[in-house]
Amino acid sequence: MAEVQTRVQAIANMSSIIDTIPAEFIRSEKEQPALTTFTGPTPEIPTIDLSDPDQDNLVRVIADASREWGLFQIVNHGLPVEAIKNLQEAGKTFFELPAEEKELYARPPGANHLEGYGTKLQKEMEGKKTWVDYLFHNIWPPARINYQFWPKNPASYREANEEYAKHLRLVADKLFSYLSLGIGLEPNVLKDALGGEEVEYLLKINYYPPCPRPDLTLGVAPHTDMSAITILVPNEVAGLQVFKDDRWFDAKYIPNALIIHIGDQIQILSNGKYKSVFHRTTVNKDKTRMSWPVFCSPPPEHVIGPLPQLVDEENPAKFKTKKYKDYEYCKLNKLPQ
Ligand SMILES: O=C(O)CCC(=O)C(=O)O
Repeated sequence: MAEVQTRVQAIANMSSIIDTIPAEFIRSEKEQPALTTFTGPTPEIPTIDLSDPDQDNLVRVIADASREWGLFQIVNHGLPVEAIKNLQEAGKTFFELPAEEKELYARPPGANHLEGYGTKLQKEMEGKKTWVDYLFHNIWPPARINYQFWPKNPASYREANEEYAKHLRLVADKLFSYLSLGIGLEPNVLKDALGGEEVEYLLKINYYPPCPRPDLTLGVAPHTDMSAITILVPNEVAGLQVFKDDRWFDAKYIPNALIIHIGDQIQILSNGKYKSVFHRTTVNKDKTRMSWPVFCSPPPEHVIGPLPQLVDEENPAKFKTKKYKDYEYCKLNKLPQ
């Protein structure tokens, strides 16, 4: 079992008493949010109404946002507010349990998967730590679900997650088809290229406790997602930042909106027409931030490369073709692709 005091939640409790944070959480000046967040007039990160009856317009705005930002928020997406609330309530209740109870779900040391509580996902270049605890578990397809990593407390956890997953898949399917149409392909092409009904949905819950020095540290270090797309719902505490035109911009909180990240696999399939978004998170002095990203990814053995339809003499392949599990291995271990 992992040591309880290594969890950021425990470190945050101590830090609030002494009003400072351990040195390993202090980022270099090149990364400190207080020094690197753009404070001028912020360009609006696109917010897209998924119920727009003008499908051509919808395809165009989604494609533009995915080319220019690699990130957008969607409203009127069809995922019931109740399902979002129940997911959030269940996750929050879990993270507020005593440490020993959460540790029952700890990711086994040396596991060859990401699932479990408190996982540190990436090796950090500068050996810095990030101000966040996690819980990861698959939510779809059924054959990939390990209920051992789904909290039994609260009792509503399983039903809330199953209900959320059911609705979320419909949203993901819509997005895959609009993204396909947006680069001149038939609506089914991207989803089929990602493994069709085998596409995997991995939920992560991020728990960012209050931090006495939010100016110096980060919740999640800058990265792109290795997924195809990520569909994220945050709590009401803002903190997501997007890198564009050499600047870090704050994403605003829109109640009940879903935040869509274009991930590496869509960038690869589209041969760079869509951009995988570089992003990070900041933390808050007084409030706990939480977020629920779902990473929608191909199955491990599935081969992903630029779609042949998008490659010719004038547009040579910009990315290698490889199994998703090999891509994931290189990404997690910071090896060249
Ligand atoms: O919390 C967020 O808004 C983003 C989280 C994220 O980027 C991640 O968990 O990979």
